[in-house]
Amino acid sequence: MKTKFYITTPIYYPSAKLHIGHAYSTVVTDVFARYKRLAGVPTYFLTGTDEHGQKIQETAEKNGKSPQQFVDDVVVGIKDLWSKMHISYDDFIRTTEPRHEKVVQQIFSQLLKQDDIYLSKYEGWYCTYCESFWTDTQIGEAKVCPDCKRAVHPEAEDAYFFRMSKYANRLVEYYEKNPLFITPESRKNEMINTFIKPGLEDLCVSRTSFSWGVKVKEDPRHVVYVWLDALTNYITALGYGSSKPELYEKFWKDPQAEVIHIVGSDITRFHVIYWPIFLMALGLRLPDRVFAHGLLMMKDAKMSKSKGNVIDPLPLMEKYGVDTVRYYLVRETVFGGDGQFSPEQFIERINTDLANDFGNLLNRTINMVNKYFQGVVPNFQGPISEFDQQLSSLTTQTIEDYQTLMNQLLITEAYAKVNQLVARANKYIDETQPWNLAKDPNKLKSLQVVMHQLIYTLYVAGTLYQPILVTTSDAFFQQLGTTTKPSLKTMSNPKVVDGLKLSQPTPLFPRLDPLIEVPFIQSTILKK
Ligand code: ME8
Repeated sequence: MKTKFYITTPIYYPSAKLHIGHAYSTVVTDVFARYKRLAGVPTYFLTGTDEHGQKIQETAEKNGKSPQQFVDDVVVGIKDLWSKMHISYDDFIRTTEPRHEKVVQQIFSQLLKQDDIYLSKYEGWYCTYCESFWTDTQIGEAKVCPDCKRAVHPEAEDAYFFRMSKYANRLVEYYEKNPLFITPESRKNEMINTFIKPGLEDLCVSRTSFSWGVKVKEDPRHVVYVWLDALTNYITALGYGSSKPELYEKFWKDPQAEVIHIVGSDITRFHVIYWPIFLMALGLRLPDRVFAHGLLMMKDAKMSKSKGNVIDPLPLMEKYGVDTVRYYLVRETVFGGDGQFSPEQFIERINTDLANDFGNLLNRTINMVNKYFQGVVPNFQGPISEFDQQLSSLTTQTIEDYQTLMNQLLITEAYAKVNQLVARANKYIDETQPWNLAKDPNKLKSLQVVMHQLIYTLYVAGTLYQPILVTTSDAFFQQLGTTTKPSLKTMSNPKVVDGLKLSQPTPLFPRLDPLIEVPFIQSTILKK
């Protein structure tokens, strides 16, 4: 296992308010970063905004603002959203910052000098929305963009191109040697079959039809085409090519750094084909993994501003608290598959997992320790009954499985394990019937063991939930009577809860009434 961890989200277009789909990528990335920090691994978490391009320029004009003023305003809202969602990023890169633009120019110059980039003419089909040129085969008979299905139009202009095909074999070799580079596997096959096998086409890396971008120093009529500009953020933010390259050396250049990009499936191609090829041309190491998660849909349609079916996370967080939204995002959709946002499922998920299972376990257990042991957790003595043994082994197993799964980015499976542990602990109460043990003075030791185990299981579950439940977790550990921040290390010793003095239980997640809450969530859907 590598000893350092660098994780990134896509840098989002600040063309409009972000929605729950963007929050999905960012929250999941945040949970991975928090998990690694909990495990004591030096971690760097980057997010940011992709601020250049024709679409931003046009949207700014429509809003009567200069592009810079426009993006400055939108970015305030984005940062505010991330702060409300408790996103623990270490840096927020904006592609209009000088630290980025300067290095993009340097990179372009180097690639031009190396003859990886050359001047030619582009005649092709252009999708303004996706800022992508497409070939005849890709647009098909319908002449629509294969990504967004909007109409494309013919366009021709002087442009610089990157010699992609030169690196195609090396790229496929890298895929073969690094089977986890593209996850899920299905996306890898799609990339190879759709883009690489038919022959990689050279990529247009400059435009002259708009001006809102990084100028090509050697030929200022051109601005750098967005993907070369955008993708390089992952290294410019670390100081690559600058006079302060320390972070770059620590979190990218060093082979001991694990580099992970979390992206949505809509931008897989750019991250697993163009980005590694740019890096090869620059003579730099490649990321370890690109995880392309699925997209959250609304019923049958992709969530998008233009369709007017967008869920805004803010009103949900204001009403139900940030942790419920974070939890829903992480737990509801299988990471890697497409998901569907549904108000009913949102309420159901919170009620079942958080209010009933986790919240109830906390409540029942604290009440019992208060009643039988004046709120003081009995010391660890090891399992007595078969039930004690089963819960104890499951707890140890869960700690191990959770870490293995999280290290593999299998976040859905990792949290399913934590849910199972909580469910098992609830069942353990029914099996051991502490209220009967309490009636018999000869069963005192058994009762002590049961209470200790329940509190310890809660402590473990609470620690593993901590990367998601960032605000309630303080209240949770306070109820358990501890103010020291748990870590994966301290958690592994059952004695960690010995003698804790518990507080009165207060529900962390009140049950929600679907008859009231579903219509409320429906009313928050952003209309066009
Ligand atoms: O593509 N479900 O920016 P973008 C899940 N600037 N995730 C979603 C989503 C949905 N419905 N909608 C958006 C760009 N996302 C480029 C990226 S990176 C060098 C440049 C998330 O604002 C998902 O991560 O269109 C997707 O890939 C990203 O937002 C697209 O954000």
